[in-house]
Amino acid sequence: MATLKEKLAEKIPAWRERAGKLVNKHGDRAISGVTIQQAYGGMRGVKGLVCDTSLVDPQKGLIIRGIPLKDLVHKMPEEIFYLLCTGELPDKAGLKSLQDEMSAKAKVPGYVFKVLDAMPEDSHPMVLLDTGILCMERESVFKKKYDEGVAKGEYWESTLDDSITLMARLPAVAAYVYRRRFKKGGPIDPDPKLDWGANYAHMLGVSDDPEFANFMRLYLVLHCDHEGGNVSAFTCRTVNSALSDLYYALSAGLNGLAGPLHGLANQECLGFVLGILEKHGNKVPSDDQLKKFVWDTLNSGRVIPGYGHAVLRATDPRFSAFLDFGKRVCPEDPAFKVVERLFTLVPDILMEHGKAKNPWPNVDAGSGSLLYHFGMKEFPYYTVPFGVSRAMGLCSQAVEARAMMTPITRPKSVVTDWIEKEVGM
Ligand code: AMX
Repeated sequence: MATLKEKLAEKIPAWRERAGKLVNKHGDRAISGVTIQQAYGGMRGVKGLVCDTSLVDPQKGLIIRGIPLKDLVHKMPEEIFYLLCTGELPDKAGLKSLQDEMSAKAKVPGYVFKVLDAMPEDSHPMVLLDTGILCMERESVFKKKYDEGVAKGEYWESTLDDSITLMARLPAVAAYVYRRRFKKGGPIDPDPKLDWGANYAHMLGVSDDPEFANFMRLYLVLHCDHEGGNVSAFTCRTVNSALSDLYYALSAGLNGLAGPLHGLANQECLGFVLGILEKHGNKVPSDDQLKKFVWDTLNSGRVIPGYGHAVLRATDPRFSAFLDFGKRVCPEDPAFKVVERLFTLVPDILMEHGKAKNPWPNVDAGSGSLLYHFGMKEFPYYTVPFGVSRAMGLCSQAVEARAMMTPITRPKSVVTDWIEKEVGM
C-alpha cells in the first residue's frame, strides 16, 4: 500500500523527466494557433495548457486519467481524488489512509462559523462557501513552508496537505451554509464513522433515505473535474500559479463556478422542468404536450436548459449516470419522469431546429431533479455541492502544477490597433 503522498513521491520524478524531455527536444514545435475569432471569442479551442488529471472527449465525455467516467461511477469520491492526483486508483489500504487523514483534518475552526454568521442573511450560498474557504487561509501549510524557504521541488507536498485539509473541511462548511442560509435549524455534527460523501449528506440533514448518501457520493464523483481550461479550473490554476496558496486559489476558482454560464446552470434546468409540471397541473404531460412546450420555448428565442455543450457532441455520461440512478431509485417521481421523457424528445427537436451543435443532454439536465426528489428545494444552493465536488479537480490540478513546477501563468494580450495592422486594416 502507498499513501497518496508516497504514491505521488514515487511518480513525480518520472513525470518531470517526461515533460523535460518534451520541452528539450520539441519545445519549438507549435501545437495550436490562434485566430482573431478565438482571440475575441474566449480562446475557444486554443491548446495552451497541459492538464493530465482529466480530458473531455467530444464523444466519450469525461475521461479521468485515461479511464472513461462511465467505468468510475461506482467508486467513492475519495478514490477519484487519489486517481486524479496520481493516475492510479488506490488499493484498500491506500483509500483508508486517505480517509483517515481526511477525518483527522476535518474539524472546521470555530471562527469560520462566526464569519459566516456575520454575513448578511441573504448572501448567496456560493458567497458563503467561498468566504468560508478564504477566511481559513491563515491555516495554509504551503504558505508556512514557503515562508520557511522550502525548495521549489517540494511545493507540491504542502499543496497536497492544503488540498486534503480543504477537502476534509468543505462538507461541514457547505452543510453549515445550507442550514444557516435556509433556516434549517442548528448545524449537524459530522459522524466520524461515515465517508466523505455520506457525511456531507448526513450534515445537510435533508433526507433520512439511505439512498441520499449514495446519491451524494455519485454527485461528488460526477462533478469532480472537467479538464484545465473551464472557468473555475483556469482561474484556480492562474491564481495558484502566482504561488497564492490553495485557500486563495480554490476560493477564486469557485467564484467562477458561481456564474450562470458555468455551475449555476443546474438550477435553471430544474426551473424548466418544474415550469413544465406547473403548467400541466403538476402532472407529467403527454409527449405531444412536452413537444409543444419545447417548441414554444425555442420559438420564443430561449434555449432548452441542460442540452448542448461547448465541447461534447454526444450524451454526457454524467447525465446517463444520473438517469440510471433515477430509474433505480425514483422512477415515478414526476420531476424525474419529465427529465426522462425530455431525453427521448428534445434531441430530435433540437436537430430539427438546426442550431445547437450538440442536441444531447449535459450533466445539468438531470442533477437538479434528483436533489429536488430528496427534498433539497432551495435552488440557489445547487451550485454548492457542485463546488464541493469540483474542489477535487481544482486541488488535484494544483498539486500537479506544483509537482511539475509550472511557472506563473502570463499569456500575452494585444491591442486592437495591433490586430488591425496585422491584417492590413
Ligand atoms: N437550446 C436551444 N438552442 C441552443 C441550445 C439549446 N440547448 N444549445 C445551443 N443552442 C444554440 C445557441 O444558442 C446558438 O444559437 P445562436 O447562433 O443564435 O447564438 C447555436 O445553438 C450554436 O450554439 P453551440 O455552438 O451549439 O453552443 P455553444 O458552444 O455556443 O454553447 C451551451 C454551449 C452549453 C452554453 C449551450 O448549448 C446552451 O446554452 N445550452 C443550454 C444551457 C445549458 O445547458 N448550460 C449548461 C452547460 C453545462 C455546464 O457548463 N454546466
